[in-house]
Amino acid sequence: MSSLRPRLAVLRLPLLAAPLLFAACAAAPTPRAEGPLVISTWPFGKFANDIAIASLLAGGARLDAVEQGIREIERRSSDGSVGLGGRPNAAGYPQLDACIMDGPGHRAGSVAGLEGIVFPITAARAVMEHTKHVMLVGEGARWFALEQGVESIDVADLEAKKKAWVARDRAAEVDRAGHDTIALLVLDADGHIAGGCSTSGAGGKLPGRVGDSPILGAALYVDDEVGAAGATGVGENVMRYCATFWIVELMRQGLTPQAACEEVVHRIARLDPRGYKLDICFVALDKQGRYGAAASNQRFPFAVATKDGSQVLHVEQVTPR
Ligand code: SD4
Repeated sequence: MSSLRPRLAVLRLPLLAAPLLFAACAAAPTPRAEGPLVISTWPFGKFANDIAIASLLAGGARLDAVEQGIREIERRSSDGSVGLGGRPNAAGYPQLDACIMDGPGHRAGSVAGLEGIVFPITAARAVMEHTKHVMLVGEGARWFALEQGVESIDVADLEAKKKAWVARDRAAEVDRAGHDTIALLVLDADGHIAGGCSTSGAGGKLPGRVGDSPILGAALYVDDEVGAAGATGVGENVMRYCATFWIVELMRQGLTPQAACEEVVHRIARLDPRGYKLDICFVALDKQGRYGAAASNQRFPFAVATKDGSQVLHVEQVTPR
C-alpha cells in the first residue's frame, strides 16, 4: 500500500507555511472510488463491508448499510472483541459501546456501557431516530434497547457481578493487546456520508469505563460537507484529542483523507507524553470518494469496498518525525 503512505516531509515547514502545506498535502496520491464506497477497520471489516456495499449497490439507504454491516460483526463476535462475544471488563462481563451518525441533518445516536444487548448499533440508531437525545448509558440504555425490541440476553445478576469484581485485582492493567473495534464509514451514490462504530471496548477495563467508540468526534465523526473518520485502538488516546473531528477538520482545510489521518497521528504524538506509543489507528473518506488510513505504532489492516470489489488493505505505522 505504498500509495497510501505519502511522505509528508513538507509538514516540517513552520506554521506560516500552512496554506502551502495544505495545498501540497491535497495533491498527495490517494485512492479514489467512483460510486458508493465503504471503509472499515481491521480485516473483519470486510464481512461488514460486503454487506454494506451489496446493500448500497442494490439501492439501499446508507444508514441501513452502516447498521447491517456492523450488525454482522456484532453477531459474529468472531474477533472476540465486538458484541457480546467481546472481551469482558475487569469484573468478567462485557459492557458494549456504539454510535451512529448520518451526514444529512448531522444526526447521531449513541449508547455506552450497554449490557446484554446483542446489537448495540441498532440501539444507537434507535436513540437517533426515536428519541430527542443523542446518548444513553448503562441501565437506561439497556432499558431503552429492550423497549425498542433490540435482541437481548439475560444479564448476570448484580450480586454475582459485584462478587466477581471484588475478587479481582482492581488495579488490573487494561488489556492493551486485546482490543478491536469496528468503525465503518459509507459514502453513498448521491455523495452523502454516514458512519457507525461498535465495540466491547478495551479488555479488562474498569466496569463503567466508557471509551472513545460511542463518543462523537472521538471514534466517529461525519460531516456531510467534507467527509468522515473512524478510530480504533486505545480509546483514552483518541478521545482526549477529539481525533476524528480533527481529521475531518484537516480534510476541510484541504488535506486528503490519507494525509489527514497521518497528520493527526503526528500531532497527537507531539502532544502526548507517550509519543508514538499510542496504539491508535484511523480510517477516513471524503466527499470525492478518496480514502486513507494511518496507525501510530503498528501495522494496521483495514477493509475497503466499492462497486469494483472488496478487499483488505493495510498501512504500516507512520514514520515518526
Ligand atoms: C476502546 N477504542 O474502547 C476502543 C477499543 C478498540 O481496537 O478500538 N480496540 O478503547
